[in-house]
Amino acid sequence: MAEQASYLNDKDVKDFTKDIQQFNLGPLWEAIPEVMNKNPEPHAQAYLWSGELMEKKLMEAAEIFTPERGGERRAIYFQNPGLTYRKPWGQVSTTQTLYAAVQLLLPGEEAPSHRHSQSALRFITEGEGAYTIVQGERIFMEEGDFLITPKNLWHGHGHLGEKPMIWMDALDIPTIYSIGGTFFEPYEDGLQQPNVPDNFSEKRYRGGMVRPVGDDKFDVAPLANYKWDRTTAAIEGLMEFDPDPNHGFAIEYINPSTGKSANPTMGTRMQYLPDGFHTNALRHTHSTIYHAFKGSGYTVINGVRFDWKAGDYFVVPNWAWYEHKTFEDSYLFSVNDIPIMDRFELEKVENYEINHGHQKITSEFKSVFR
Ligand code: GTQ
Ligand code: FE2
Repeated sequence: MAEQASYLNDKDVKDFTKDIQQFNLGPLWEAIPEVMNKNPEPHAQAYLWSGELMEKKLMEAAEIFTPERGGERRAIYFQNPGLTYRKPWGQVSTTQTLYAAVQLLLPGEEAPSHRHSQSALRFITEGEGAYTIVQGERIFMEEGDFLITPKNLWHGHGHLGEKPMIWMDALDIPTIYSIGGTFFEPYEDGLQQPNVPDNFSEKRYRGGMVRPVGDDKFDVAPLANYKWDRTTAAIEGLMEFDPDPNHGFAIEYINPSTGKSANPTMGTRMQYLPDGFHTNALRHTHSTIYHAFKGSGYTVINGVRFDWKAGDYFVVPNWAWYEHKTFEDSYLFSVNDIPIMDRFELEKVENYEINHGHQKITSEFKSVFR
């Protein structure tokens, strides 16, 4: 924040500043150091939630939020501790633009269909046999799959398998909320029934780099499920060559019909970092939510070391220096707001030039949950 000018403490200035507020007018001389920073100063903080915490709280939630009680889907979101102005739950924000949660569906349960103006995505962390039904297409989900639910399409979930099913949700809820663009509508009779074959889009787009003839005019992403085996096959191709020094072996999930991000407002990546890999630090305008899908390591964010292992979730806020180091072969799934920053032409990236691209570790993150 900029230095406050000394005249701001003069009595006549203070009196005037106070005077105008009764007319719902604001003093720019007070506000400018707060709202027009030299560089992004996000209110979102770097933070980490462990897989054990999420598993424990979801299982407790399963006891409390039973199907007999009806009600909302069983999702617990990551509330960034820097974004709590709205009481009592906070901004429903994991970063300033993005929301992420973990959702649990038990065998036999259903989450009723609805549609909304927020775009959604899911990354499957545990289980099999559950499906999401998007606009009449049942899409069966397996570990490592990445799915999209484009905005304004009917969607609900069902579970035909034997074991609990857990996945990560991410939506652009805070962005849509802050621009006043929220629409939501429940489906009139519970869970929508299928009207096309199961896994229809995944089968039609099995080619990966090709699309079915006739699919050249798509408003929404035509592929609903990006299967884990295809993701790893893509990464294996990259592994024959040198890794990216900032990202390791990393791919972006794209809309195969347009080449743009799979969701119009959220970017998504999977990155493979072999045992001992240490990325060079960088910072950028966009923010990122990570899920450690496999492996273990740590991420240094503005000098603070965040140790992670498979199952954990963590946030890298806007403009924070960050680098990853692994202890095992690791896969990190991540969601970012690059498409939003790009829309405003605000995306900037800087490399950490000193000390061979590595920050000095000044402290370690300590979880409140042990
Ligand atoms: O599963 O459709 O975590 O609508 C938040 C809002 C999940 C969903 C969330 C949603 C959903
Ligand atoms: Fe939804």
